[in-house]
Amino acid sequence: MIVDVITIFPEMLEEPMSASMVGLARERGILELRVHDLREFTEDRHRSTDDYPYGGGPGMVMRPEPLFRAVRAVQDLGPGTALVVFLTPGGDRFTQQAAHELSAAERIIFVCGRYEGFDERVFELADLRLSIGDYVLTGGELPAMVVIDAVTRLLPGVLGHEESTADESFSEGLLEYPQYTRPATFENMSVPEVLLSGNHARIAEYRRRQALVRTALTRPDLLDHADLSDEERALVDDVLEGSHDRD
Ligand code: 9WO
Repeated sequence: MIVDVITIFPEMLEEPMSASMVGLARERGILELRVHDLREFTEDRHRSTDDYPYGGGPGMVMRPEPLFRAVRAVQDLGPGTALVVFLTPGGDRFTQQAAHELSAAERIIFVCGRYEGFDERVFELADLRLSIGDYVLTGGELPAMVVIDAVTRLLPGVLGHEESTADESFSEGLLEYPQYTRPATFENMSVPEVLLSGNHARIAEYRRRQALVRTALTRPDLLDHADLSDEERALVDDVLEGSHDRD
């Protein structure tokens, strides 16, 4: 996968996108990341990327010309055609499902905003507008990195245990079950006996049950789309009615 990022702060991506799994994916050639300074696409001597808003109002607005030049130039870099994604609080909510869909793309161009926002006309370039949550940040760079992280870990060969991405939070539409490792007892808190039993069927049942209870307690909205058996639906209903505790 080739990911291009257009930003006025390219330095923001250097360290985070070189560390850990994303860095490893780049070293392995699974991900190619190209970061572009929007100022390289300005033509005035001040290299300005923003201007005052028509109609007045606070702050500055991102000018359309540099953004159009940048997206077109980066698109022309190839190979192939990239999906153009703008990061904005007003975008579609980014979910694990969206991460899986984006992981199938050959190329993605992320456009990061600053100031008070984009000139509305630049959205003519957008295939997708994504929000990582209902809050306003100082820029689109952190959301872009969140999306790149979530997508990259789904690329074949990145995590090394493909099954782990299928078994984790949100992948089956549920929150993740509790995880434990050594020691078996720590400060008088012991690992559930079933996890030490070696009985894989019992362990799988325990984990599914825990995921259902956790989801019912914390994110019942996720259950609207979950594929539950009658018995699992009864368990969830008990939790939602408050007649079932966490364990
Ligand atoms: C700011 C804004 C505020 C209220 C409603 C819609 C809005 N859109 C934007 C916007 O696009 N702002 C630009 C990008 C410029 C200012 C910093 N930007 C930004 C993106 N702040 N927060 C985000 C963001 C992106 C994705 N998910 C959550 C927040």
